[in-house]
Amino acid sequence: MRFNRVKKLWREGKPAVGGWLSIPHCFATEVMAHTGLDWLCVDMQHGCVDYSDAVTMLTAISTTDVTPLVRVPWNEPAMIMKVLDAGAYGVIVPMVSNRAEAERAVAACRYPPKGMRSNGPNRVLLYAGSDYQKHANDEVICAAMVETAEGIEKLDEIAATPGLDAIYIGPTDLALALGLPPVMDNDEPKHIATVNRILDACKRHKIVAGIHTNSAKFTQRYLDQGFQMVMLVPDRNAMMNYVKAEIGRLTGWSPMTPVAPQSAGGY
Ligand code: 3PY
Ligand code: MG
Repeated sequence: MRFNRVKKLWREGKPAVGGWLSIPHCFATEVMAHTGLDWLCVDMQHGCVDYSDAVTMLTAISTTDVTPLVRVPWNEPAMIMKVLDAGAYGVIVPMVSNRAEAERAVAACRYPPKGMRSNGPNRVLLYAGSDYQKHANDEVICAAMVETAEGIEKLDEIAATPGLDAIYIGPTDLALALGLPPVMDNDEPKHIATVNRILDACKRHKIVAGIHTNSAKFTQRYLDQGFQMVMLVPDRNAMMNYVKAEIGRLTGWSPMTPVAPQSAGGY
């Protein structure tokens, strides 16, 4: 089976830095895949991406050794299995709030007897090779997002779920769950304390801790703390922030909209 770069890094105790794809286009994806990141995640929850877009985007990622991941719209086994069949080497499952939900996500990622994944690896056989089913249970990543009030409360039972590879923090939903404004790169003490609690739980249960950011500053902070799955830059922000920064360097001409960085706070 074609190797899973992220799993390999984790086995070596190293971190993996990724990017986020919400623009539903194979060429935009291919450009992101050639930047040096370890993983890319096609966002089917909040990105403008449907299943047929996701297939072309996974194909574009296949031009490199970047690990292709998908954030599914919800914790639904049907979509989890369908994106794995299309070539995702892992899924990020949003809003996982308790042990039963974490078990449901894991079971959808694993062939029997470990789980309930149905056999039908159509595109992934071309990407991974004909021995895919033999190794898929060990190589496919299942990451559960902890970002709800219940998920924070039931953190330990989620982290202890057999077969779960990682907990991935969605900082803005986490902020809402804590009664704070939905800021991504978040310096609120309550937010920092909760992020640290999640990191500690992952370390205790020997699974990977992951988190979403909007900047090299926060990515570096989390890498230094021991997060092994950190999202550095979404495609949308890369495009918008670069163009706005270039516009901001011009003199003697006024842009149509005021120059402000995308997602300084917010999503
Ligand atoms: C969040 O911030 O809640 C996320 O899910 C990031 O994508
Ligand atoms: Mg979220």
